[in-house]
Formats: sequence, structure tokens, C-alpha cells
Amino acid sequence: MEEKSHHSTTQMLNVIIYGAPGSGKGTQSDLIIQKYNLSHLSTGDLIRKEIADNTELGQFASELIANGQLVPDEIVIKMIANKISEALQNSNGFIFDGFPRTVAQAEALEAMCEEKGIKTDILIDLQVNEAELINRLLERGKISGRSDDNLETIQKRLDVYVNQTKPVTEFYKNRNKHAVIDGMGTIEEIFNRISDTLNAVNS
Ligand code: B4P
Repeated sequence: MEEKSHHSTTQMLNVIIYGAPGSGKGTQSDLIIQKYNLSHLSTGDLIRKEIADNTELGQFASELIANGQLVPDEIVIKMIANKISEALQNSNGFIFDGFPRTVAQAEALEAMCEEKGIKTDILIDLQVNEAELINRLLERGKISGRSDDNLETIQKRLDVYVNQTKPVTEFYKNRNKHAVIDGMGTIEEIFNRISDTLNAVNS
């Protein structure tokens, strides 16, 4: 499904990296970007920048993030729409990190891509058990200074993930673009698994 022919999609690689909070999305994104020369679009990073810059949006988002809630779809979708065109310039494609996080965001992303004559190739679903997720985020919390890396907020984020974000996998399964990756192990082991999958998509 979703075959688009009106752009040179063969050279492009557009990846969604998906998983629970702490599953390694940001960590693996950094490695994927270097290897495949992709532009990184992390909604978490974009929102944290708005908070650091103390913009109106940042002020609005900061309480939501500290409570483990999602930022409303229309705000996040607008942020990404602004970035897609500029990111298209100097790369071989995108990595969407932490986006889409709801089915509404997935629908919006697919509509944006269609409008630009590009397509998403694959959703990498990093699977990590809950004890390990909590452990990683608590570890990060010791140094990150992030308002959401504490036990109470982590538990809320995991609930939000199950209730609001999980349905995104069905959306991509139905389009035959869903790849499960075992997200347990060393960063390098996991990256090798992801590379194998992306090489198969890209060949
Ligand atoms: P994100 O910034 O996406 O944060 P995250 O889910 O915690 O993942 P992150 O990528 O940072 O962490 P990683 O797993 O790499 O979102 C933060 C908040 O922003 C959300 O809760 C929400 O409020 C808002 N938001 C973002 N996008 C949104 C959207 N689309 N819609 C609405 N709201 C949105 O790494 C975690 C830790 O594990 C790190 O310390 C890392 O070093 C460690 N780690 C990674 N891999 C490891 C491994 N193999 N072994 C051991 N440790 C590992």
C-alpha cells in the first residue's frame, strides 16, 4: 500500500523511531542519523527548546511535560510541518523521533508526506520491558535535570504510552510498515538490529 511514484523516493529513507519512554529512541536516532545521513526531527527536543527559550508555547507545554501528559496534537503537528520542508534540503530523508505519538498525529504525518510527494518507509518499534524502562529513565534523571524523569511522572508517561500511543503501531501494521526490534541489550547490539532492518528496506 501507499506506493507513491511522483518523487524520487528510491533514494530517500524516511524512518519513524517509536517506543515507550526510555526505549532508546533518542539514543538510537543519533546513530541512525550519522550512518544514513538523515535529518532528525524530535518533537521532544523541539518542545524542550521552546521551554528553554521560554516562549508562549514552551510555557504552555512545560506543565504538561512535568505531568507526563502529551502536548496537544495540533501544536505538535504544526511544529513538524514547519520543519519538514527545511529538513528536506540537505539529507537523504528523515527520522521522526517521538512522533507520531497518537493516531491523529500519524494521519497528519501521512497527509503531509503525501502533499510533499514523499512517503514514510518504516516504523521501528523498539521493545523494552517496563522494569528496564523505569530503570533507564531513573538513571537518566540523576543527571538530565528533566522535569519528567522521576518515578511518579515516569509511571504516568507509561500509562499515556499504553493508552494513547500504542494504537499508532496498528496504524503502521495495517500499512505493512511496522518492524519490531528487540530494544534490550547494549546500544551497539540494538543499533546493529536496526541497521539490518533499514538496509533491507533501503535495498
Ligand atoms: P521524548 O523527548 O520523546 O522522551 P522519551 O520518550 O523519554 O524518549 P527519549 O528519546 O528521550 O529517551 P531514550 O529512550 O533515548 O518526550 C518527552 C515528552 O515530550 C513526552 O512525555 C511528551 O510530553 C512530549 N512530547 C514529545 N513528543 C510529543 C508528541 N509527538 N506529541 C505530544 N507530546 C510529545 O533514552 C532514555 C535513557 O535510556 C537515556 O538515558 C539513555 O542513555 C538510556 N539508554 C538508551 N539505550 C540504552 C541501552 N541500550 N541500555 C541502557 N540504557 C540505555
